[in-house]
Amino acid sequence: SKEVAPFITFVLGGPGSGKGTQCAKIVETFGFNHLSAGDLLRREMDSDSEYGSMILNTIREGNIVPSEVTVKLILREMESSDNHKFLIDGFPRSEENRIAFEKISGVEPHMVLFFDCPEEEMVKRLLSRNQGRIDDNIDTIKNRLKVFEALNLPVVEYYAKRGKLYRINAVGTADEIFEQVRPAFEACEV
Ligand code: UP5
Ligand code: MG
Repeated sequence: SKEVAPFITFVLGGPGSGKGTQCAKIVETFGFNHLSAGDLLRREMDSDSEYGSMILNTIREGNIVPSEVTVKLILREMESSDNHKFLIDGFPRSEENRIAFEKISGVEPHMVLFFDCPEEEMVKRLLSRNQGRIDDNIDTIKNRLKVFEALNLPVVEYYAKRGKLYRINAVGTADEIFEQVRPAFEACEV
Protein backbone atom coordinates (compact mmCIF):
# COMPACT_ATOMS: atom_id res chain seq x y z
CA SER A 1 0.00 0.00 0.00
CA LYS A 2 3.03 2.28 -0.36
CA GLU A 3 2.72 4.57 -3.37
CA VAL A 4 3.89 7.64 -1.47
CA ALA A 5 7.32 8.04 0.16
CA PRO A 6 7.03 8.22 3.96
CA PHE A 7 7.17 11.60 5.63
CA ILE A 8 8.98 11.09 8.92
CA THR A 9 9.30 13.36 11.93
CA PHE A 10 11.41 12.19 14.86
CA VAL A 11 10.23 13.50 18.23
CA LEU A 12 13.02 13.76 20.79
CA GLY A 13 13.33 15.09 24.32
CA GLY A 14 14.30 13.83 27.74
CA PRO A 15 12.17 11.51 29.87
CA GLY A 16 8.99 13.36 30.82
CA SER A 17 9.64 16.28 28.47
CA GLY A 18 6.13 15.84 27.02
CA LYS A 19 6.78 13.92 23.79
CA GLY A 20 3.72 11.70 24.11
CA THR A 21 1.44 14.56 25.18
CA GLN A 22 2.44 16.74 22.23
CA CYS A 23 2.31 13.83 19.75
CA ALA A 24 -1.36 13.31 20.65
CA LYS A 25 -2.03 16.94 19.76
CA ILE A 26 -0.09 16.70 16.50
CA VAL A 27 -2.10 13.61 15.53
CA GLU A 28 -5.38 15.44 16.21
CA THR A 29 -4.40 18.53 14.25
CA PHE A 30 -2.20 17.23 11.45
CA GLY A 31 -3.25 13.59 11.02
CA PHE A 32 0.00 11.76 11.62
CA ASN A 33 0.45 8.15 12.65
CA HIS A 34 2.07 8.23 16.12
CA LEU A 35 4.65 5.52 16.76
CA SER A 36 6.08 5.68 20.28
CA ALA A 37 9.18 3.46 20.36
CA GLY A 38 8.72 3.02 24.12
CA ASP A 39 5.08 1.95 23.66
CA LEU A 40 6.08 -0.51 20.91
CA LEU A 41 8.74 -1.99 23.20
CA ARG A 42 6.31 -2.23 26.15
CA ARG A 43 3.77 -3.93 23.91
CA GLU A 44 6.41 -6.38 22.66
CA MET A 45 7.42 -7.03 26.28
CA ASP A 46 3.83 -7.91 27.21
CA SER A 47 3.44 -10.25 24.24
CA ASP A 48 5.07 -13.68 24.02
CA SER A 49 8.19 -12.25 22.41
CA GLU A 50 11.57 -13.94 22.73
CA TYR A 51 12.85 -10.46 23.60
CA GLY A 52 10.35 -9.93 26.44
CA SER A 53 12.62 -10.36 29.44
CA MET A 54 15.51 -8.51 27.79
CA ILE A 55 13.24 -5.53 27.07
CA LEU A 56 11.81 -5.57 30.60
CA ASN A 57 15.26 -5.58 32.19
CA THR A 58 16.56 -2.86 29.89
CA ILE A 59 13.61 -0.53 30.51
CA ARG A 60 13.72 -1.19 34.27
CA GLU A 61 17.36 -0.05 34.26
CA GLY A 62 16.66 2.92 31.98
CA ASN A 63 19.08 1.70 29.35
CA ILE A 64 18.63 1.41 25.57
CA VAL A 65 17.29 -1.72 23.88
CA PRO A 66 19.50 -2.97 21.00
CA SER A 67 18.85 -1.09 17.77
CA GLU A 68 17.85 -4.04 15.64
CA VAL A 69 14.94 -4.91 17.95
CA THR A 70 13.52 -1.38 18.05
CA VAL A 71 14.06 -0.74 14.33
CA LYS A 72 12.26 -3.97 13.48
CA LEU A 73 9.22 -2.95 15.57
CA ILE A 74 9.10 0.54 14.05
CA LEU A 75 9.41 -0.71 10.46
CA ARG A 76 6.75 -3.35 11.04
CA GLU A 77 4.32 -0.61 12.09
CA MET A 78 5.29 1.64 9.19
CA GLU A 79 4.82 -1.13 6.66
CA SER A 80 1.35 -1.99 7.91
CA SER A 81 0.15 1.63 7.93
CA ASP A 82 -1.98 3.29 5.25
CA ASN A 83 -0.84 6.70 6.48
CA HIS A 84 2.49 7.88 5.06
CA LYS A 85 3.02 10.58 7.74
CA PHE A 86 4.80 9.26 10.82
CA LEU A 87 5.72 10.75 14.17
CA ILE A 88 8.41 8.52 15.62
CA ASP A 89 8.43 9.35 19.34
CA GLY A 90 11.42 8.63 21.59
CA PHE A 91 13.65 7.28 18.84
CA PRO A 92 16.51 7.38 17.82
CA ARG A 93 17.97 7.47 21.33
CA SER A 94 21.60 7.13 20.31
CA GLU A 95 23.82 7.62 17.29
CA GLU A 96 23.83 3.85 16.95
CA ASN A 97 20.00 3.83 16.80
CA ARG A 98 20.04 6.59 14.21
CA ILE A 99 22.57 4.87 11.96
CA ALA A 100 20.80 1.51 12.23
CA PHE A 101 17.47 3.05 11.24
CA GLU A 102 18.98 4.85 8.25
CA LYS A 103 20.76 1.70 7.09
CA ILE A 104 17.87 -0.70 7.48
CA SER A 105 15.05 1.60 6.29
CA GLY A 106 17.00 3.62 3.73
CA VAL A 107 15.13 6.77 4.78
CA GLU A 108 15.86 9.89 6.77
CA PRO A 109 13.51 12.13 8.76
CA HIS A 110 12.28 15.33 7.15
CA MET A 111 12.22 17.11 10.49
CA VAL A 112 13.19 16.50 14.11
CA LEU A 113 11.34 18.08 17.01
CA PHE A 114 13.26 18.50 20.24
CA PHE A 115 11.43 19.23 23.48
CA ASP A 116 13.93 21.09 25.60
CA CYS A 117 12.99 20.78 29.28
CA PRO A 118 14.94 21.35 32.51
CA GLU A 119 15.78 18.19 34.46
CA GLU A 120 13.96 19.23 37.63
CA GLU A 121 10.74 19.75 35.66
CA MET A 122 11.08 16.34 33.97
CA VAL A 123 11.68 14.62 37.32
CA LYS A 124 8.65 16.35 38.85
CA ARG A 125 6.39 15.25 35.98
CA LEU A 126 7.60 11.65 35.99
CA LEU A 127 7.24 11.24 39.75
CA SER A 128 3.66 12.50 39.63
CA ARG A 129 2.56 10.54 36.53
CA ASN A 130 1.31 7.50 38.52
CA GLN A 131 0.64 5.23 35.57
CA GLY A 132 2.51 2.29 37.00
CA ARG A 133 5.49 2.49 34.65
CA ILE A 134 8.31 0.34 36.02
CA ASP A 135 10.79 3.08 35.11
CA ASP A 136 9.04 5.95 36.95
CA ASN A 137 11.04 5.64 40.17
CA ILE A 138 13.80 7.98 41.25
CA ASP A 139 16.68 5.51 40.71
CA THR A 140 15.66 4.63 37.17
CA ILE A 141 14.81 8.25 36.40
CA LYS A 142 18.36 9.27 37.35
CA ASN A 143 19.78 6.78 34.88
CA ARG A 144 17.25 7.74 32.15
CA LEU A 145 18.47 11.33 32.48
CA LYS A 146 22.12 10.26 32.34
CA VAL A 147 21.54 8.08 29.27
CA PHE A 148 19.58 10.88 27.62
CA GLU A 149 22.39 13.36 28.09
CA ALA A 150 25.20 11.01 27.09
CA LEU A 151 23.59 9.24 24.13
CA ASN A 152 20.52 11.15 22.90
CA LEU A 153 21.84 14.73 22.95
CA PRO A 154 24.48 13.83 20.32
CA VAL A 155 21.61 12.82 18.01
CA VAL A 156 19.93 16.18 18.66
CA GLU A 157 23.19 17.95 17.78
CA TYR A 158 23.57 15.87 14.64
CA TYR A 159 20.20 17.03 13.32
CA ALA A 160 20.84 20.61 14.42
CA LYS A 161 23.95 20.62 12.24
CA ARG A 162 21.94 19.24 9.32
CA GLY A 163 19.36 22.02 9.67
CA LYS A 164 16.55 19.59 10.52
CA LEU A 165 16.10 20.41 14.20
CA TYR A 166 13.09 22.29 15.52
CA ARG A 167 13.82 23.16 19.16
CA ILE A 168 10.89 23.78 21.46
CA ASN A 169 10.89 25.22 24.96
CA ALA A 170 8.97 22.45 26.77
CA VAL A 171 8.06 24.50 29.84
CA GLY A 172 4.53 25.85 30.16
CA THR A 173 1.11 24.33 29.72
CA ALA A 174 0.61 21.63 27.08
CA ASP A 175 -1.46 24.11 25.02
CA GLU A 176 1.22 26.80 25.19
CA ILE A 177 3.84 24.31 24.06
CA PHE A 178 1.64 23.14 21.20
CA GLU A 179 1.50 26.72 19.89
CA GLN A 180 5.28 26.43 19.34
CA VAL A 181 4.89 23.03 17.69
CA ARG A 182 2.13 24.04 15.26
CA PRO A 183 4.24 26.31 12.98
CA ALA A 184 6.73 23.49 12.31
CA PHE A 185 3.97 21.47 10.66
CA GLU A 186 2.20 24.40 9.01
CA ALA A 187 5.53 25.30 7.38
CA CYS A 188 6.07 21.88 5.84
CA GLU A 189 2.55 21.46 4.35
CA VAL A 190 2.31 17.70 4.22
N1 UP5 B 1 2.96 16.54 31.19
C1 UP5 B 1 3.13 16.55 29.83
N2 UP5 B 1 3.24 17.82 29.39
C2 UP5 B 1 3.15 18.63 30.49
C3 UP5 B 1 3.20 20.05 30.68
N3 UP5 B 1 3.37 20.88 29.64
N4 UP5 B 1 3.10 20.52 31.93
C4 UP5 B 1 2.93 19.68 32.99
N5 UP5 B 1 2.86 18.33 32.87
C5 UP5 B 1 2.98 17.81 31.64
O1 UP5 B 1 4.57 13.49 29.88
C6 UP5 B 1 5.10 13.02 31.13
C7 UP5 B 1 4.16 13.44 32.25
O2 UP5 B 1 4.13 14.86 32.31
C8 UP5 B 1 2.71 12.99 32.03
O3 UP5 B 1 2.14 12.70 33.27
C9 UP5 B 1 2.07 14.22 31.40
O4 UP5 B 1 0.68 14.31 31.65
C10 UP5 B 1 2.82 15.36 32.06
P1 UP5 B 1 4.69 12.61 28.55
O5 UP5 B 1 3.97 13.33 27.47
O6 UP5 B 1 4.33 11.21 28.83
O7 UP5 B 1 6.28 12.75 28.30
P2 UP5 B 1 7.26 11.84 27.48
O8 UP5 B 1 8.35 12.72 27.01
O9 UP5 B 1 6.53 11.04 26.48
O10 UP5 B 1 7.80 10.92 28.67
P3 UP5 B 1 8.21 9.39 28.68
O11 UP5 B 1 8.33 8.98 30.10
O12 UP5 B 1 7.35 8.59 27.79
O13 UP5 B 1 9.67 9.52 28.03
P4 UP5 B 1 10.79 8.49 27.93
O14 UP5 B 1 11.60 8.98 26.79
O15 UP5 B 1 11.50 8.29 29.20
O16 UP5 B 1 10.00 7.11 27.69
P5 UP5 B 1 9.84 6.16 26.44
O17 UP5 B 1 8.58 5.46 26.58
O18 UP5 B 1 10.14 6.87 25.19
O19 UP5 B 1 11.03 5.14 26.71
C11 UP5 B 1 11.01 4.35 27.88
C12 UP5 B 1 12.18 3.39 27.89
O20 UP5 B 1 12.08 2.51 26.77
C13 UP5 B 1 13.57 4.04 27.72
O21 UP5 B 1 14.09 4.53 28.94
C14 UP5 B 1 14.36 2.86 27.18
O22 UP5 B 1 14.71 1.99 28.22
C15 UP5 B 1 13.35 2.19 26.27
N6 UP5 B 1 13.48 2.63 24.86
C16 UP5 B 1 14.52 2.12 24.10
O23 UP5 B 1 15.33 1.32 24.59
N7 UP5 B 1 14.63 2.48 22.80
C17 UP5 B 1 13.76 3.34 22.20
O24 UP5 B 1 13.92 3.63 21.00
C18 UP5 B 1 12.69 3.89 22.97
C19 UP5 B 1 12.59 3.50 24.30
MG1 MG C 1 6.33 8.95 26.06
